[in-house]
Amino acid sequence: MALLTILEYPDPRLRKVAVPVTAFGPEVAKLVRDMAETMYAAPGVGLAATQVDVHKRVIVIDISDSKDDLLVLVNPEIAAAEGEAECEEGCLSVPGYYDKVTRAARITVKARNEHGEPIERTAEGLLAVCIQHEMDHLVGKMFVDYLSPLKRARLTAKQRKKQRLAS
Ligand code: K1U
Ligand code: ZN
Repeated sequence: MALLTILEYPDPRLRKVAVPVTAFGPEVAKLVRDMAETMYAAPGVGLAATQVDVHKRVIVIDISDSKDDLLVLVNPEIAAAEGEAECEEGCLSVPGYYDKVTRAARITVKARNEHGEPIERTAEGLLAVCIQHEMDHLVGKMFVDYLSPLKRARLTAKQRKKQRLAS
């Protein structure tokens, strides 16, 4: 297994749109294993392939306390969404920043696992938030896009300064 590098906002590669996985095999299985290891090490509760500069529709999520309930979503699509709920979100690509975002309260997602087998899950609470957050990453959207222009501008400047000082 390997720890992957997580891109940090405002890296333009986070804006790329991921393509669907068309072949299930050892390459997808290794990507999923490496993404899971990277998510657990961060630590985080979700990770989209976009965040590790792989532009394929692959997500890993584990919201369990025991960290032994990995959900793999390949080629996820929202089949149903209802209600609205506000939740505090974080992002491994924006370390240390948390803010409230309003999303659908209850969703049904259809996807495949890493073996290509179909999955359907209905989720609410943190799992619903996390699935929507990760699916946004796959189309180049980030949770900071839901913030006011002023908050986003301040955050962008802070991140740019941090990255300048680190280079
Ligand atoms: O996509 C990501 O960057 C992962 C992100 C997922 C997420 C969390 C909360 C709300 C929406 C989406 C994170 O995992 S941020 C880190 C985090 O929330 C966390 C870290 C350690 C323990 C528990 C949570
Ligand atoms: Zn994120």
